[in-house]
Amino acid sequence: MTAAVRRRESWVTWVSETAAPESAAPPASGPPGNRLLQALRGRRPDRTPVWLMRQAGRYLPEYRTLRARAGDFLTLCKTPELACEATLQPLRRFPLDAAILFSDILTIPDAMGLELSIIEGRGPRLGRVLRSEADVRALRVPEPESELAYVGETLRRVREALDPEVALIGFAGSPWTLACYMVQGQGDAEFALPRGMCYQQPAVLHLLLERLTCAVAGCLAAQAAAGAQALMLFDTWGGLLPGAAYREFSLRYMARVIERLRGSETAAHCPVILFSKGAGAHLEQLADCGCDALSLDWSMDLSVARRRVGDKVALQGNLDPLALCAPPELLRREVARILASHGAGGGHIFNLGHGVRPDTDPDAVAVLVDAVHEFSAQLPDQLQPPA
Ligand code: 1CP
Repeated sequence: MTAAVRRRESWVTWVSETAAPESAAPPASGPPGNRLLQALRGRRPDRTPVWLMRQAGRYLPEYRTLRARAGDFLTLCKTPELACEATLQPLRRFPLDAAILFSDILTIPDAMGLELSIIEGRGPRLGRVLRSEADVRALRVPEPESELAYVGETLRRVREALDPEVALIGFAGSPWTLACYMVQGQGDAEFALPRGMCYQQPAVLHLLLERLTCAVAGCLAAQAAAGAQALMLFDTWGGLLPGAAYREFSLRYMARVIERLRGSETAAHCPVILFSKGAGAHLEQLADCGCDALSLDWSMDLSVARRRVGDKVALQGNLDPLALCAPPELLRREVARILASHGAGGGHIFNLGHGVRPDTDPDAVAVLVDAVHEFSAQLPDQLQPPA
């Protein structure tokens, strides 16, 4: 065992046993600023920034009330006043370092004419699906300023209401993940139809992914223009593809989206966070695809990920969302373990390995956020990430 690992492990024991908030952290030094943006630039702010995927949503009683008031999920997304309120709800409860736009990755296929509906208790359904070259050729790339104007309006409202120290994140699905829904028509554990297309109709799939690359880059650039300070690409279903197909159908198009953003007027300098679930095997290539940060699922230790990518990108993650159902002391210990696994180097954003589950107790989220603050403010500066 190396000295660094020994120091880290003793620190985990120490932080997890230092339970009482009264006995906690020495005062944080320096102006806090926007912690998320600092960490995205590879720095280590006074404490580790924290936000959670799906921090807005069904686990919050106030979200359920708002959704009932809206009548349905899409009306909620498309009414800026309500979407702004849904975005801000978790920030009113928890001292989080970022807000994420309340919307959905499927608003882009909806704007491309595929007629999205979200069925209570069953999830998203598309009224039209893509099966042939003619279907793909008939798709139009949406104009974000008109067909997705509600997204820009929501972002402007949220930015105005937010504390300047809280970052605002915009997002879209990756071309591959959007293609999965547009071919399958709904959520699925296997997505056999789009995966089969890789072998049966690769040219049609590439045509679709090219259109989606334009649509996604255009929508993200518009989100940056409307006030998003960081952009996240959700490649939730990338990990379903075998290695070579992953590079051909998923990674390549995410790199192209980022290249387009870098060439755009509004998002050239906007940091990009990439979440490719189940794609740990491709970490090095992901770190080289032009993104600023990788959001990791729970399957890999942050220390291993950090060793593999060096200091090329920031790392976000990666607590198992199910740890939120643990008793508070165990949850605190898991938080400490994640922080120690990354170590005291810069460029860590605390998050879950996937979204907050609808059956999560909001009090557990409060315990998590407090523990991140408490432990990361104590993280000894001399602690180095593992060699
Ligand atoms: O109220 C409801 O019943 C709707 C549930 C819901 C919510 C709260 C859906 C339907 N979407 C959302 C919001 C959402 N979706 C956000 C903003 C909220 C936040 O993060 O705080 C974001 C970023 C998303 C992104 C999203 N939608 C992804 C990528 C991230 C991930 O979770 O992997 C995916 C795959 C979707 C599709 C989708 N939309 C909704 C559901 C239930 C799903 C998953 C469907 C499936 O099973 O495949």
